[in-house]
Amino acid sequence: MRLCIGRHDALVLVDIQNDFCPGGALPTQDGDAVVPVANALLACFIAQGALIVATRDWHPADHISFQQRGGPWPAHCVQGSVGAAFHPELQLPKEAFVVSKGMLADEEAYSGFQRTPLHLELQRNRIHRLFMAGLATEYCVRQTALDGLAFGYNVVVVEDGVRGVESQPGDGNRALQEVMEAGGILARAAEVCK
Ligand code: VGL
Ligand code: ZN
Repeated sequence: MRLCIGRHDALVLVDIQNDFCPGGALPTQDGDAVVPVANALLACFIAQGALIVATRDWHPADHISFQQRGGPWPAHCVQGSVGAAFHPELQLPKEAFVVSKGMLADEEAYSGFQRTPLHLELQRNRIHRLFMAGLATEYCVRQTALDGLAFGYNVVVVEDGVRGVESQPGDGNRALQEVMEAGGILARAAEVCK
């Protein structure tokens, strides 16, 4: 497969935030391993003039997904907290388009498209294809990829650049299968950035 990155492509880095990394409130398995992969992708996508997008989970302190409100998750990614910050080693350029999601207290939002300007920004930039990496494979990466496909984008998930929560072992891989069944493709970072 030949993947030539250009200005109709976007790199979408999903939720590479402290709370989803080891030591955070809702860690993925080995989540900080995505950081060097994301940095390599950033370097090559920036060099090719692609759009850079970074989503972040950005919850109010009383978000419905939190256990204190009967939800499934410990409190995580509370707006302005250290846990909600991007991983300190992630080399996001200042031009990156940052998409905050999950900001309504009473609504769960795993997708970077849900109540955000992401689709509009991609359209404004004539983007046709999305390359995704980040956290967590079976929640926000999965839903952002499925929504991207539903909006008509080509979606490539960088499989070595994602990690899952893996509450049930295999959840991450099952989510990747689902994305492929919906029309997404998988690639390794080394194939994308040569
Ligand atoms: C996520 C669980 C809860 C994610 C966000 O970014 O994948 N997972 N909130
Ligand atoms: Zn969340």
